[in-house]
Amino acid sequence: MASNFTHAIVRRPSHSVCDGLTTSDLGKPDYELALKQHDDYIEALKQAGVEVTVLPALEDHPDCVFVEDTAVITPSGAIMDRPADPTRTAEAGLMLPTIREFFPDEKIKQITEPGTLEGGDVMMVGDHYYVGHSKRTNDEGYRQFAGFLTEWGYTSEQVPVTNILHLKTGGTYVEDGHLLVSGEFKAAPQYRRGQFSDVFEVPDEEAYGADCVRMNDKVIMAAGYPTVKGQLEKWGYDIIEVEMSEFRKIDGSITCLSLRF
Ligand code: CIR
Repeated sequence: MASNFTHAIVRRPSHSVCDGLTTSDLGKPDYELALKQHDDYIEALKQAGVEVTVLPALEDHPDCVFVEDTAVITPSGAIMDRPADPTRTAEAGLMLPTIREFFPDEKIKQITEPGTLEGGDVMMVGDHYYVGHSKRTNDEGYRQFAGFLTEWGYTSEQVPVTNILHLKTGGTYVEDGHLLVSGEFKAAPQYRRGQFSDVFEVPDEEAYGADCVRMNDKVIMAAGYPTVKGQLEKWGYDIIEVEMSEFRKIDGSITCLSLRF
């Protein structure tokens, strides 16, 4: 799917972005700077060749900019998530009308209570899906999700997420057999079965850079991670860097800011 994306959906940061959930001590995001970084992100998506649907901010939802956690879009259809944090749960329902503009009802599935699942915990590798078992995605959410995938002919497995927010916070599949991993996932047996031609271990000081977006012939990555950038260049990718400082303050990585299909 990496080479034929046509669309992305994003949502503008709300003023309340300053109150987004966080585990970091990097301070509060600056709203104006977050808007500017979001503009640059949209521009990067366009440069990668997709049409971008830009949804308005939701002031009641400080984390609404992180649309990746509201749905998982597969080549066969969309699965609406059920974000775990009470301040975020409604975001999936608020995304549904937009998903309906692109997918017929029979291609839209729904994670329901007591299941929780957030898109940041889902990493697609061809027809196989790695799903984080995290504070945000529970066993029941995975059970429902895996069932939908099976219906569509895909396989999946869980990967424990212990020290960070989401599975993809700790690494992303760049496609072409290339996997970036950081922190606890360097030792994950799930990633070491020989299914990847090259697994690059991101040094701890650049862990945030392990999350990046492959889109068509571009890789969009956070600015300021030279080792990750060097590896992506070695793999032959054309890179677009986007400053992510304000989203990083509230645990947001670069994939979190869009739904892509
Ligand atoms: C949260 O804690 O839910 C937000 N502050 C960050 C969400 C990041 N989303 C992602 O990694 N997909």
